[in-house]
Amino acid sequence: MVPTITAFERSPDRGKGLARDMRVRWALEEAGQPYEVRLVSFEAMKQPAHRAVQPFGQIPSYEEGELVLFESGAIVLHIAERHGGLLPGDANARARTIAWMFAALNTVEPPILERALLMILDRDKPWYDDRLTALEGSIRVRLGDLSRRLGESDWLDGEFSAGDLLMISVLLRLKGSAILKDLPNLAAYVARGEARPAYRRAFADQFAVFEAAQAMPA
Ligand code: GTB
Repeated sequence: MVPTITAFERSPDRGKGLARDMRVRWALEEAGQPYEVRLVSFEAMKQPAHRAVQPFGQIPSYEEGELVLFESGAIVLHIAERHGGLLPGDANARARTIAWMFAALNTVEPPILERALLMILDRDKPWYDDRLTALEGSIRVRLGDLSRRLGESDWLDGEFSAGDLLMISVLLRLKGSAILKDLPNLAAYVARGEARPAYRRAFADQFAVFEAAQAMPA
């Protein structure tokens, strides 16, 4: 059964691949699983029909037969459990991979996301500089720990896994920033993820959505 995911009809990131459908597309590409995409407008996302699929009126969602799923981490885990290549066979290695998936979403992503939102929403606030300095300090502490743990390895725990897919998806939001440049092994880790053919296919597909939206009247 070919699953259907949802994505922004017009992504505010202008094709940079930062919205969370990208990590689901990437996982599906790694799995070799064809999929369909239903594009939703900001208005449609908040309507009952979409909320029946995604209770918070957000993207992405995932439908496969009778299965309806939301939360990008849960969707990536579902894909990884059903296809080869994203979760190790050994039970302990599998548990560690799932720990890295949680670490990406619960420990590393929050301050990175908060920094991004601050930079979009609060530049005019008198406390902006102080808050930015504090958040960047928190991110540097987290990423310093991650960088030491990764060391000179290609991936976080053996072969490439869903843990790397989510961690790299989270770090991509810092691409080009001094924070990532100051940690060359993490910058190289992100570049290794981006160089994967599955990532490139996923990126090209989401970019094609952006280009199509540009050609349409607003
Ligand atoms: N925890 C949920 C998950 O992981 O699936 C969070 C889902 C989520 O935040 N979805 C966002 C959304 O639908 C899109 S990805 N927002 C609309 C709304 O809440 O009304 C977050 C996102 C949005 C925009 C950019 N951007 O423009 O760069 C990047 C990422």
